[in-house]
Amino acid sequence: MGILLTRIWRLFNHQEHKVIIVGLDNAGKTTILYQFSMNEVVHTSPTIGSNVEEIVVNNTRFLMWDIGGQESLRSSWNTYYTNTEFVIVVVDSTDRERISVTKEELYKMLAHEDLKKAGLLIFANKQDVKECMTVAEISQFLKLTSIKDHQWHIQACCALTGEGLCQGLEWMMSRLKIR
Ligand code: G3D
Ligand code: MG
Repeated sequence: MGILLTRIWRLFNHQEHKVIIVGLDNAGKTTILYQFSMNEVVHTSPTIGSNVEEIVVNNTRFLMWDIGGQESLRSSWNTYYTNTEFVIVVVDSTDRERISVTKEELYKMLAHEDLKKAGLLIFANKQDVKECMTVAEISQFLKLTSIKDHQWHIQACCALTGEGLCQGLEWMMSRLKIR
């Protein structure tokens, strides 16, 4: 019995948690993915299709999919939804013009059957830019407090320096523990 329990524990402990990183083009998704995987800034070009990396934090494995955000690619986001445990939405905090598009895409995603149980982490990225929207402003624009059927968290960050990214990961880890 003890051996069986140990095996089951190992199985669960080593399972991978699927994460998708979405958001409009130019929000900083690819920069965030590579900060997570290599801890450094890489030179990005617009993502066509997707990038995927395995990120291991304290023995917890996340398989992170960074999905292209251009308008033409957004309709295929749903092909990545199956078995997703966390959705990371990256917001370009300097892009006031398109925050309503982000909101529209966000609620479309949350209504999708395959994401019913997924946790939602919103990164308010590019906080290094003067006059960018604050976390409070973005929360208000996206009406986050109205989201009752998903666990969610919004985190200010700067993908270029990595500031705020660990706090986002920590939130995801804390959600895994209380399941
Ligand atoms: P995407 O994958 O969401 O389309 P990218 O976005 O990761 O390709 O980033 C788009 C541009 O935003 C890149 O600039 C990148 O360096 C920049 N960027 C990402 N995060 C930040 C941030 O926190 N602060 C600032 N100031 N810029 C950021 P380029 O010039 O290479 O297009
Ligand atoms: Mg990209």
